[in-house]
Parts: sequence; structure tokens; C-alpha cells
Amino acid sequence: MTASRRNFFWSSLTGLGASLIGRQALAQDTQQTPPQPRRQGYTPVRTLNGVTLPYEIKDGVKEFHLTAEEFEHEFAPGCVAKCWGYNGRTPGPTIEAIEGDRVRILVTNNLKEHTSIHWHGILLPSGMDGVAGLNQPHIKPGETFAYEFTLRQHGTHMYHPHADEMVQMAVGMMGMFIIHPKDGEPKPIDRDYCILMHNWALHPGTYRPDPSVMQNFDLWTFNSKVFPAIEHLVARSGERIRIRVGNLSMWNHPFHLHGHQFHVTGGDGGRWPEGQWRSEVTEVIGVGQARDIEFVGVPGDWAIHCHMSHHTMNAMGHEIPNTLGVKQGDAVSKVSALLPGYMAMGENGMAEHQNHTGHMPGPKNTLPMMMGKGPYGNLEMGGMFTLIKIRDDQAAGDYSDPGWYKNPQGTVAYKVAGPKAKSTPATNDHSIMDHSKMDHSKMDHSQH
Ligand SMILES: [Cu+2]
Repeated sequence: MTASRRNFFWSSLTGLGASLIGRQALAQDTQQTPPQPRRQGYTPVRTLNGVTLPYEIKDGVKEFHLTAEEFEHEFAPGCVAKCWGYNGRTPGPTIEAIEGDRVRILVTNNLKEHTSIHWHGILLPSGMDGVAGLNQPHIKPGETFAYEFTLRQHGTHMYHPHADEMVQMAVGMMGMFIIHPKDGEPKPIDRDYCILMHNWALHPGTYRPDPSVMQNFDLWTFNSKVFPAIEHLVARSGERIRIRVGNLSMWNHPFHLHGHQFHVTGGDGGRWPEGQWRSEVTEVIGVGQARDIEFVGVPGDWAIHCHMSHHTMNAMGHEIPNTLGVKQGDAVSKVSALLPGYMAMGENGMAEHQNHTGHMPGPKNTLPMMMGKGPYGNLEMGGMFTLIKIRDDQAAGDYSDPGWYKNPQGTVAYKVAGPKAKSTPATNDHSIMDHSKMDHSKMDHSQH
């Protein structure tokens, strides 16, 4: 991307408002994940916005089938790209199995170049490790290869190509491979979620992720979706919740959960003995690592996000003039007349930008930097951000959206003083109501 194009906040300006990314769009996506009852002594993993790969048992072997192919992927309504992945999706379907299983994974290559799959973190014979040229011949277009091995471990693992890896991963080829312990777990898990983190150089107005970018990415994703198109996590108060987080992006991500102290309980190396668990609120998930966090649910709506603040934004300019504290007067409108879609950083910050989406024209096929609405106003987030909604009355196994949390009376931050009559308002925000005078404990936020 050229420097001049980087000088614009393209992303803030798209004509697509956050309002379009409403509940209906989210609900459709949610339906892709079928209800998953507890079976075989473990709680099946739920892949946000994704699916689990079905299998057939043939001669005692669990046989899975992955097809590498190109397809159109939607990061959020209004932003699609030609991506590569498996079985028509990125990340590919989650492979789920049990320690001791013998698995056979058939891999068909429907790409126009060769590929292979490396089973990241899995103990197996050298010839099954998937590094094309080293462990096996490349899988050429139209060919199907079989990988077959016995699972000798449990834990949170990943899969990805090891042929033209930089390109193939940059455009979406990756997935998770979860192995449950054969004898169950001492502290059983009630909700088991998995998230695969990635980054994409999908420059505004383009339709193919750019594999050459090393640092300045446009989209930061959980399971190849950006907030607010990322499914919420849901749980019942007191349930034991695990989130398995893998990272196949180009950055390390400090994964942060609000409202709880979690334990880091394992990852690539399986579930650690309890004496090795660490109490944390943020865990850095390094590139190529997987980490499991576990916690007991506390009622509320709690944010879950990467703590690199640029990773909770959607596409933005990286070489923009910093105008914080600078009175710009009518300069912006004068520049806008010459350069449609121009916007500078605001004098008082950037929060006002979310309100411009929807009524200012922007480039095609990108997303506003800041999106999402909550019961009290704009969330001003994007990228690697979602919520966990924990409720006292959420039925076991029910993953439906319970609506916004009804805070008990007297437990919401409240205003005690306002600006003096003559001072300048801090923002020209025209969409946020003054919620401070309302008693939210009696409101039903599920209708928002
Ligand atoms: Cu991050």
C-alpha cells in the first residue's frame, strides 16, 4: 500500500455503518455452529463462527477429509475477500479427537498451486509431519494425500500448510486440532471454546489479502472474523469455562479477560498438572503458540480482547498526522473538498469517528475502525474483541444470546458532576443518550 493511501482514514469512512452489522447478521452466522451436547465424557469444543469437522470410522480409524480451496470469506458484513482455507472456510473446520484414537486425514488440493499440511504440535512419525520437500512430496493441484497416525497426547493444537507457507497462511489456511484426554479431566469443563488469532493485510478497496505485509495489517481476527461479527461466548454463572487460544498471526497477542482471574492451565503441551497453573488476567499468546485459560463464570457482560490497542481496531491509516490538541477549524472540510473521504485525527481524540460511519462516503470493501453498540453507547472497538455473557439463569448447554446484562441496582458507574456551563463539550457526539440518569437495573436490554 502506498504511503499516500495510508494517509487517509479510509476505514473510518466507509458508508457501511455499524448499524448494518446487527443482530440478524450475527444470528445467521451463529446458526452455522450446531448445538453440541456433552458426549464421550468430554464437552465438545465450540469454535466461534466455525464448525467441527465430521468424521467416519473406517476399520477402527477416524477418517476426516479436508479440501484446500479458494472461496469468498466475509470478515463482517460489508467486507469480503478471496481467501484460501479448508472446506470453504477459514479457519478450516476444527478437528476434534481423543487421545489414543488412530486418525486418517485425507487432504485434497483444489488450489492452483501445490500445498501440504503440517500438524502443529502433534507427536507423529516424521513422514507425517507435513513439511513439503522434507517429509513428503508436495500435494499437487488435483491430488489427494492421506495422513495417518495415532494420537499419543492431548491438548490444543493447530494445522497449517508447510508449502509456500507465507502466502498460504496469509490468505487464511489454518485450523485447530483439539485432542481430549482419554480418561476425562479432574475438573470437568462445562464450556470449551476455541479461538484462532490471525492478521490480514486486506487493504481498503481490495479483495485479496496481501501476503507481503509483515507488520501493518488491516484486520485482526478471532477465527477470521472482526468485532462485532465475532460470536459472543455464553455461559452460566459458576460454570467452568475454558478458552483455547491459538496464534498463527505475525504478532504476539496479550489475550485479556475482564471480570475474572483465570488460570493458564495448558496449551500445546496438554493440560498441565494443577500445581503448574498460573493465576493471570492477561496471557501473551506468542506466534505459533496455543494456551488454554480456565475460569469459573461470574455474572455480567465481560470484554475479551487482545490488549494491543491497535489490534482492537479495524483498517486504519498508519502514517497519519497526529492532530491531537490541534484546533483544525474548517481545515478538514477544505481538504475534504479536494480529497473526498479525507479525515484527520480529531482535536480531542478519535471517539467521534464512529458516529461518522453511515453518513460519510468511504472506500469499498473495508470496515470502520471502530464499531459496535452496547446498551450505553458506542463500543469504539473492532478487530480482536468480543464478549462473554454470563448469566445466573442460562441453561446448561444453551448458547443462545441472553441479551445485555441487567446490572443489579446501584452497581453501575454514575455521574456525580458535569462540565461547567461555559466550557467546551468534550465531543460532538450526537448519538449517545445520557444514560446516567436512568436506572438500568429495571430496563430490559435484550431488546436493544
Ligand atoms: Cu494483538
